[in-house]
Amino acid sequence: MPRMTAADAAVAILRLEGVRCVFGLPGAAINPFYAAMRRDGGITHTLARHVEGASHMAEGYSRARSGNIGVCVGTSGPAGTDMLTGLYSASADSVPILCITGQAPVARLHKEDFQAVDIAAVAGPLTKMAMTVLEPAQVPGAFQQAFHLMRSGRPGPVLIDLPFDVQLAEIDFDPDTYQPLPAFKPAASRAQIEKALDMLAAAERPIIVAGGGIINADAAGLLVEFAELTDTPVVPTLMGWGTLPDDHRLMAGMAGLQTAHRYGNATVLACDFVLGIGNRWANRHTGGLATYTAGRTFVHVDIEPTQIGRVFAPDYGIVSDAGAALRLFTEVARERKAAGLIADRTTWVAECRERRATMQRRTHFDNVPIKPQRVYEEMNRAFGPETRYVSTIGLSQIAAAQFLHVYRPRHWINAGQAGPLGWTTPAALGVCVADPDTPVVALSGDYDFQFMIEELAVGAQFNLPYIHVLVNNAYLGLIRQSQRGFDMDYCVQLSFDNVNAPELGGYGVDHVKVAEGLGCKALRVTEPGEIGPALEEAKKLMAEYRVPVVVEVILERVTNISMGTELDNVVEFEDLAARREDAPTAVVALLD
Ligand SMILES: Cc1ncc(C[n+]2csc(CCOP(=O)(O)OP(=O)(O)O)c2C)c(N)n1
Ligand SMILES: [Mg+2]
Repeated sequence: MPRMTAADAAVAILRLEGVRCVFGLPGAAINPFYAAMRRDGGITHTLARHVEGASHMAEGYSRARSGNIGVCVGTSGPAGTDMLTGLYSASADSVPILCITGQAPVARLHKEDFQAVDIAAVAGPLTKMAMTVLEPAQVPGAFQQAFHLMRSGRPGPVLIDLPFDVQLAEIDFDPDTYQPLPAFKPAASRAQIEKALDMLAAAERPIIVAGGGIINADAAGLLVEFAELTDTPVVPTLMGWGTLPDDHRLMAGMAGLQTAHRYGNATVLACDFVLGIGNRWANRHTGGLATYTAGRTFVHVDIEPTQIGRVFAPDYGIVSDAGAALRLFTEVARERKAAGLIADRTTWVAECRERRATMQRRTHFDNVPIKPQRVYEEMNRAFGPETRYVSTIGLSQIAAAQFLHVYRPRHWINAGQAGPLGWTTPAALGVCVADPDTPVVALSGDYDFQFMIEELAVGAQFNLPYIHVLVNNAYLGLIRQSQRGFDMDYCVQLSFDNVNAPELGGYGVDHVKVAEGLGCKALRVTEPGEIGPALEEAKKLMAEYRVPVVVEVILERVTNISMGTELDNVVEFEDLAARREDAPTAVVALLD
């Protein structure tokens, strides 16, 4: 039997489970693992500048491609605690990442050793498994189980904590005969699918709510097929955005309190039946449940049994992987179509489309300082359907969801539930590592950008080019807007007179200089007509220098973005689009 250190066995298993790259930074307690990676030589390592950054890079890597599992590695103590935000964000959005930490030697765990923290206990609620491996011979099993759990059921993160002496101990392990464990995924039965389809058929105005579970199951093609077979309009959730292309005739818009379209909310309110697939009725999607559910029948399909009924009791629940359910949904729908049993939805589909063509928000403003809506209009012009957008939270992200267009699954990569500021830059870098051939465009507000700005150096060092659109209002904009309810503007200002950059006129941080200092390229625009040319220039710079390129757009300080408390109570702050020229990049032309 081959003998090797437990760390060598761990690295061998990573490779056998398909891992080709990791994100992290070393420290003394994880050096044996780094030594094993060096001996192996088959895993590339991206050196983060902050361990939290490594965890979000791993998330970006996992979210970019079906089957990817991002791995982040850090030492004992603060490295593990820094990565907790990545574990939270991954678990909240059902994303598998593996976090590996070093630890003090086993015999010293209870002695308050230097940088010894019980990270497995701390990470417990954020992971599917968090384990400090105390026996070297358990290391292979711990890793095997980690991959099994990450891939089974509702995907999510795992943490494995390796004491220093455990990493170094020699064990017997045979990589040649190692086998990944099969992943468990529940599948709907035909009877369940028939029943759900009967309920759909009995409805007059049905919609499908398409969640991120469809993306996790790599089943967007099946969703489109099923929607077309039954002629059912689709409302994607924020995590499901891209499952149906934005220019599809059955795309009914997104619904919710913030990241939503006016026509999406109107269609949900007008419908009488909702088939939710791989979604979890997030509160920012539903708003008040009384409004959301009134007069409607619900079928909920989810891979995780305890999700059924968690937020409200559906009329019927099915426990199934979204892909398995959609395979049967399409199969049975095809049979029913052949038998002439599919209801005619022409009028309802036309009504949904009419709402889409008439209920648009205005994007075309010529104001200086620039209004944010204009930025997304210019982005729609500059970036094609192949673009992968990455964003986190803030007015910038909310407006992006209202105005940008997404055409493919995994092309809207967003920390949907956790929304940790600082996520965007490292996540975008992880996406670049996963898919170097697709254009990546990150979008941040100024505060999100400043949170983990140091990670830009990682993009410069490892030649991970992408375009980072930075919309600068010198405000914690979303919180400023929500403070209107308290009649205050308190602790939300990012503006100050920068003694080194008086030309910024009080907008504070000189992002261009910081980005350049970190080895990136950066442009700044202040007028709407400059945005398009700057985005084109950014593409050229990115191709020439192979580093991240920041395009900073100086915005007007205060622009409130549409949001509300209920689907029927979303407040609009700007004039709505009345003519085609008001929303020139809207997918469905505004009726004149
Ligand atoms: C770690 C963390 N702390 C606080 C928040 C709450 N929060 C959400 S958005 C936001 C302000 C974001 O400002 P910016 O990135 O400039 O975007 P803007 O809203 O101005 O577009 C804050 C503080 C958060 N999401 N994450
Ligand atoms: Mg801001």
